Amino acid sequence: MTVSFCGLELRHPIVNGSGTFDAIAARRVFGDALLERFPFAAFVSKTITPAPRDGNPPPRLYETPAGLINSIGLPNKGLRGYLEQDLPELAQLPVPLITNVMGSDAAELCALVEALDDRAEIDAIELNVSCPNVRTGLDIGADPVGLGAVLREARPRTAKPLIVKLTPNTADVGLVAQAAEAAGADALSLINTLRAYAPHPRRARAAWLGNGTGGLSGPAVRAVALAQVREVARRVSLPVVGMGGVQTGAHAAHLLEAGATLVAVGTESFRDPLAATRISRELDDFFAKSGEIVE
Ligand code: RRO
Repeated sequence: MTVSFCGLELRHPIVNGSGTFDAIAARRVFGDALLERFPFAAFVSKTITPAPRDGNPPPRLYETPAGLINSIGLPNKGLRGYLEQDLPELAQLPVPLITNVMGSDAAELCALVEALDDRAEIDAIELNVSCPNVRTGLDIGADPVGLGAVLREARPRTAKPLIVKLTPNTADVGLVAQAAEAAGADALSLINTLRAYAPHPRRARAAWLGNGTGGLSGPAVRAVALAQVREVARRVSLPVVGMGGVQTGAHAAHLLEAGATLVAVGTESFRDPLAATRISRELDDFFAKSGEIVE
């Protein structure tokens, strides 16, 4: 089941959600076996920022009955650390590389995009305008006018495909998607996590997460993702990377039926690093049996 996406030919439609699979650590653990059986058809890096960041204070994770709240806060080596240390390793992966970036204003975002444009190892750039966990970040993912203005500045800085990762934390995701399309995005990805709060299990009136709030992912958000992907696919003609709570081939098929071209697996990879391999096999089976009732 090969797929064309932004000029890339992918072996199947399953990729990773940014920040949910550490390919460099996995290579250290599994060695070259990881390259021979790489679970994703393209690899999306963790978000990088211009300068290194330590991330949010702990605790950073909270498990809910049907999901995971994270407040990681973008720890990363910064642009220079990424280019010098991570990119040579990520370039060895047997699939196209999508680098995810976030800036705190348009100038930072433009500088990141320009720096990545020079690097042949990178096949596409994903702009994270939707992280729920950093207050100083470019918080324009919910503002169609602001997002359009920033994208118009960033677009001419690269010839590589630009994917814009949208937030679900907005009243009208279709409007934001249309603004991104009009400003020159090549593709859209959604959903990022839903803003969420975890009370401290023992202390009154206290938050569990070090940063107060976080972002919810996992099965709890799957129905939200389906509704938002359907809406965005209806409102724009760009390819969409759909994600949110995918655990099985049937879940991936439902996002494709909603209009996605690719499907990203995120939280499920924390339970099983090879979940994406199983999901793409199940997806083939799902379509092989389509028309039948699958129990
Ligand atoms: O690092 C994070 O806390 C984080 C990011 Br950048 C994001 O885009 N979405 C998320 O749930 N967490």
